[in-house]
Amino acid sequence: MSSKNAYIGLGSNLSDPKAQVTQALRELDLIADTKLIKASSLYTSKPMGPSDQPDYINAVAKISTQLSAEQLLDELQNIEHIHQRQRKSQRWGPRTLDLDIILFGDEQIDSTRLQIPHYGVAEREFVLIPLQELQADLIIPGKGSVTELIEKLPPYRLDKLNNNGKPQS
Ligand code: ROI
Repeated sequence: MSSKNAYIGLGSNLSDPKAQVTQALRELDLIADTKLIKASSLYTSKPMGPSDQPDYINAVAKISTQLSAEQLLDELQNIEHIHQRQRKSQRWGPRTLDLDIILFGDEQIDSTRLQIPHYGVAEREFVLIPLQELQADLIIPGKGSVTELIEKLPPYRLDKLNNNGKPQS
């Protein structure tokens, strides 16, 4: 069976976000026919969307998988469910765990369930900066290189966490 590399964005801002993301990284490695290759550092980031919600913990994981993008999405939604993600009515509101497929091999997918590359990747520093940490020369199909996209971002509102879990300063 052929394997593809995929990049998964992880985000949480409820119920011990650092533990949610750390645990989810382990769970990615437990998905059938899927291996965690590398995880970025954890980052704290200011919320994109309504500002009356806690800061987020974000990371990006590089995985290798034999699943299709749809099968992988099913598995990610299952993990979100285990983390008791509640889908609230508020758009861009707080969440216990969000797992997004950012890239899936070099595939471009536009279906009812999936948009790959992820539609928001070019504007999201909390995705681009961890992606750059994992692979500096990455190209996002249809959007450009991660480095170029980062140069176009407004000033960052995120910090890398140290091993002690505190923002670096
Ligand atoms: N904002 C930040 N900083 N990090 C996220 O993961 C995140 N996820 C979201 C919205 C609500 C858009 N804002 C976010 O889904």
